[in-house]
Amino acid sequence: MTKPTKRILSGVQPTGNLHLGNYLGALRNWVRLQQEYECFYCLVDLHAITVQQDPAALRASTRDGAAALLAMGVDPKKSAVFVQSNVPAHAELGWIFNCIARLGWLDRMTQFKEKAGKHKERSTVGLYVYPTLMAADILVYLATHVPVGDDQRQHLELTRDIAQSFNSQYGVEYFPLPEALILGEATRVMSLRDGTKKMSKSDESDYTRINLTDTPDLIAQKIRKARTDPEPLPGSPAGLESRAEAKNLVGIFAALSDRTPAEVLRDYDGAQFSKFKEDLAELTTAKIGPITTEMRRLLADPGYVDSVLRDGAERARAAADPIVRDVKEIVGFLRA
Ligand code: AQP
Repeated sequence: MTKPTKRILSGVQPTGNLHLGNYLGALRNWVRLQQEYECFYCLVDLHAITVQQDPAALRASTRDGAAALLAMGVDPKKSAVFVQSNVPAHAELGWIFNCIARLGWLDRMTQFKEKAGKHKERSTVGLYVYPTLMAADILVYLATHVPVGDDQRQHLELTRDIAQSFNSQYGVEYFPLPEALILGEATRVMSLRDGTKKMSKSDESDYTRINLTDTPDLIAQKIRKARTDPEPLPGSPAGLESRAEAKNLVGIFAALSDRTPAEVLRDYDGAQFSKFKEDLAELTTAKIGPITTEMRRLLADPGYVDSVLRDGAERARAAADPIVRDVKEIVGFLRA
């Protein structure tokens, strides 16, 4: 088998509405990268159940997530779009990687610490080994590049450690060391109510995030209520240091308008937040509105979305199955 040199894998959890953080940090880049790479994009439902999910809501969110990707411009003719659990190779390789990764490596993962909170002993084992499954998601395609938000940087480093450790334990040069692609001006979008927390689907308050399905009125209301400070906007990014909430809004503005924060601040030097927020709401609606409309149109025909996912899973299985077969051979499993 010739190994791919420009292959992408990335995933998103179908755990609720996708938000502006998912879009600017990762999904928008998925669309752009299709021109240059062979892409595999999945709805990671195996990851979703590391915390409790309502089965009907999970199924619905998975289809919604797929529709959102298509609405944004992921092209199912170019890229494989599929549901993770429909490709058993992910879980198979995930188990093998559980036997490569060390407890000490997983103990260092900050996402587990944040998600488990104070009650680590009540967390599922799945949440703890989330990063080994993520390594399998990537390496089961021998993916070379992984577009993600900044919060996933550590998991990507662990993926490289697992790949390297597997190669050295078995004396092979089988797995590539995949590179994270952390791109754009908003690689870590923060909560609208607290500039120290990342925008997240699972935050209890809906006012912390902008969902891709929010109406223009709701977007305007959330941005108006977004936390800021009493100072006017500065003329350059240096003036945003120690102003986490202001920095976040300027970053979002820059990313949505495909400019740098410095360029945005040149236009708003000395402006009050009321004016800036009004313009940001308009810009956000202009960028997200068409995605929402297209998503609704696609969801009116769930049969089409499901057929895309079926085809995507078939292509993903065709790529992943021979790789898992190779790995089993390397590990020494008897194929009876
Ligand atoms: N706030 C963010 N800023 C930039 N990128 C982000 N991503 C997530 N939040 C931000 C990126 O979106 C991709 C998909 O993320 P995910 O759904 O797989 O998981 P997550 O990182 O755990 O996202 P959430 O919203 O916080 O989900 P919940 O609340 O369900 O855990 C990833 O590339 C991620 O980096």
